[in-house]
Amino acid sequence: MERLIRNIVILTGAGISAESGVPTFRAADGLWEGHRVEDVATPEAFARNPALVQAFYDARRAALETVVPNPAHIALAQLDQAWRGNLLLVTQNVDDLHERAGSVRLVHMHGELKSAWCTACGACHRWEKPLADDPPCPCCGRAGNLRPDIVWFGETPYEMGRIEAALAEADLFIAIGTSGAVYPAAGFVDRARAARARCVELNLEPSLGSERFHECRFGPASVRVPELVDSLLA
Ligand code: BV8
Repeated sequence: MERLIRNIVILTGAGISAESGVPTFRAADGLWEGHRVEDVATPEAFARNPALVQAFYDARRAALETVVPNPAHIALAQLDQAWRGNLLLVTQNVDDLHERAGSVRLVHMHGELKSAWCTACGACHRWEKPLADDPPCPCCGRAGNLRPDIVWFGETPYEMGRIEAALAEADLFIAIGTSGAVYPAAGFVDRARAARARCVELNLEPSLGSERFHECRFGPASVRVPELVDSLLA
């Protein structure tokens, strides 16, 4: 007997933005100007070479102006608007394509390119410009303390309490476009299974976590996501 679906948790990764032209992390190259992401996206790398890390994020922030949401982002926004039950979209992505598509019940667990964090006063600011030139913090006025508001390796993801509470109540857990390489996100499927949720993976190809899902649908997100949303809203 199909379990009634009321509460949905969705996890997205770089694969959902690939067809918008945002490079994924572990594609063939998976490198940025010869650097592995794991080597640039860390507090140690930032302390060692702030100019390199700021340039890495300034380039990715600027590139957001050249990309637009694809049918997968748009379908998830339609689901957010139409779904009467609980729904939480947790993204590992730091791009702004989900919100530009219209998703509202959204958590950026790894931060956002369009946010800057002042390590002097703690304030976070919507940010569209470069940070490499050490601009002053709009709040405390001090310069040289603004860093990308990004969760680096070794740092604690945002809103874990809210995410874990949603997973504990989930009837349906959907992972989209993620390789299952990074924790704690890669462990969400285990939490969903413990809550007896149905777990579905939509990915271009098998991921590191595919065996832990009840169902896997392979193919491009721009095709698989609208398909699934249509069936949920039918
Ligand atoms: C933490 C921001 C404690 C930066 C990111 C040893 C074992 C286990 C864990 C660890 C370990 N050693 C260290 C750890 C912890 C570490 C970790 O997991 N390391 C890995 C490398 C082993 N994790 C952390 O440090 C995290 N913090 O653990 O704190 C804690 C824990 C719990 C509670 C409190 C505290 C912080 C990790 C966050 C790092 N920051 N992003 C930035 O963006 O620059 S991670 C970054 O990489 C992304 O955010 C994302 O999470 C990850 C990339 O993964 P994906 O999104 O999946 O992308 P990927 O390219 O890998 O895959 C794309 C997929 O899409 C592919 O499968 C592909 O087939 C598919 N695809 C491609 N095209 C399409 C498609 N699918 C559909 N359609 C298409 N068209």
